[in-house]
Amino acid sequence: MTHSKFLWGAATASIQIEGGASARGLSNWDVFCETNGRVHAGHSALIAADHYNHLEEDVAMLKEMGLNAYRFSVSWPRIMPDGFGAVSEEGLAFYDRLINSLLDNGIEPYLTIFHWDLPYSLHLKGGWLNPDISDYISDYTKVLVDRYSDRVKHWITLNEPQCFINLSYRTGEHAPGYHVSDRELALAVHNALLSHGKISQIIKANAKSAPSITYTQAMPMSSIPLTNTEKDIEASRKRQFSISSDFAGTISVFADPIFLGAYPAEYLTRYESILPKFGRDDFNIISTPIDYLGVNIYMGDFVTAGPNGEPIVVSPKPGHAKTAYNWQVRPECMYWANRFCYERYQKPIIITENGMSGNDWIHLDGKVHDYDRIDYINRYLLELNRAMKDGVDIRGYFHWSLLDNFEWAKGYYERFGLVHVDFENGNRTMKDSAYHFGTIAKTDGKSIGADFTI
Ligand code: GBH
Repeated sequence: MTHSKFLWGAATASIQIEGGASARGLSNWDVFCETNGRVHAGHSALIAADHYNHLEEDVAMLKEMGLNAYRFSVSWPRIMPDGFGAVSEEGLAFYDRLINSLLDNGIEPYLTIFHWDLPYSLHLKGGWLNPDISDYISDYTKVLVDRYSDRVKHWITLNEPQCFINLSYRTGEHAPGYHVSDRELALAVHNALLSHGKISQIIKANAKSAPSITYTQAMPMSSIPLTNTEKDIEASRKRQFSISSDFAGTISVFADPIFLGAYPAEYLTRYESILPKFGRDDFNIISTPIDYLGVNIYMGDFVTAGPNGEPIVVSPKPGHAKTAYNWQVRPECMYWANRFCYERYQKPIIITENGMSGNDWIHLDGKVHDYDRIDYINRYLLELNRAMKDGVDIRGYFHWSLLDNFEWAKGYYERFGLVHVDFENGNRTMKDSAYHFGTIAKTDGKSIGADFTI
């Protein structure tokens, strides 16, 4: 299924916004939150933005902004409280309500199957280290497709395996907070890729009408040429897809098998001695044809060519612009990361996330004047539009995020929303940026001097 119009959306993920924890099973993140010192100030995701009890209000705000798409994820422990076996009708009914309400308001649902909240019972079985995970996630996906594919056409398989593998099993910043060996990490990478492939096949075989399938990845080592010279561009391209010692935090290890049918040669030779045994059909499954590359992009590094053309990262100038999270404001990454990915993978791209955390609060006049976010959106979208004009096939942009939410290990310390949430009482206040972004969406970018007509 293709789009006739550029997608203007906002994105969220289940455990970051839902709450409603008593109506779902335990997740790996619930237990991580209970672990001393892991999540900022011991925050939990039990209530979060209480979307469970504000669903209609949240959809009404999407509508008010004039957005035509909404990306959300399904909570696996809400559908299958034990991770496998019994299915919760209450859980299924919750997403029926959401999907129906979106469709009633003319908003296209983009459903992410896995955005990091793993059933705790499956964590106990080894989580992503267990090769059976690709069968567990297949069973779960089949339940979703059987129930929702009469209404949901657009499926996103996995969100950022770089994070739920690398940050979860190597650096330990994310649940379950492990530091495994490279051998186990490579196994987890392969299990995630097989999961993507198997669930893509499940969607294709069972969807009630022609589905679109997107794989969404993070953009680690996103590289921006310091100058417009061919050698800086080449050095940036090289770094963007290179394999660092931190191989699970790269683009190519995850995206090459899906879109090119094989691991990068550099990975196979460098890690030969520790790689898992691949099944005969693994790469056929992993490279099952899908429709879009989903790009989550926030920042990038300036890169120049060294004497032998090797990439050298140039540190930021004193006083460089940064968000509340201290992430650098680097709109040019929107141009270069997409251009490089399109060159290499030749797949239409959907920006499945981009946004910033701000020091946002409700001002005396009752409004949230988040001018930084407005400027950020303008700058990143202008760069995105520049990539489109240079021939990169971009189909849509989802802002991260609709709501202030549970920002993983940072708890509620960071505010990424277009909408301010008071976590004491669940009150919502649309920020100035929400109205601004809505105007951009309604005018296909003309309000900021761009043109996103496709
Ligand atoms: C996204 O993560 C998440 O999808 C979303 O849930 C989250 O709330 C949002 O962004 C804001 O943080 O690949 O191992 O080298 C994106 C943020 C991008 C931060 C990749 C870490 C490098 C880690 N991440 N980045 S790695």
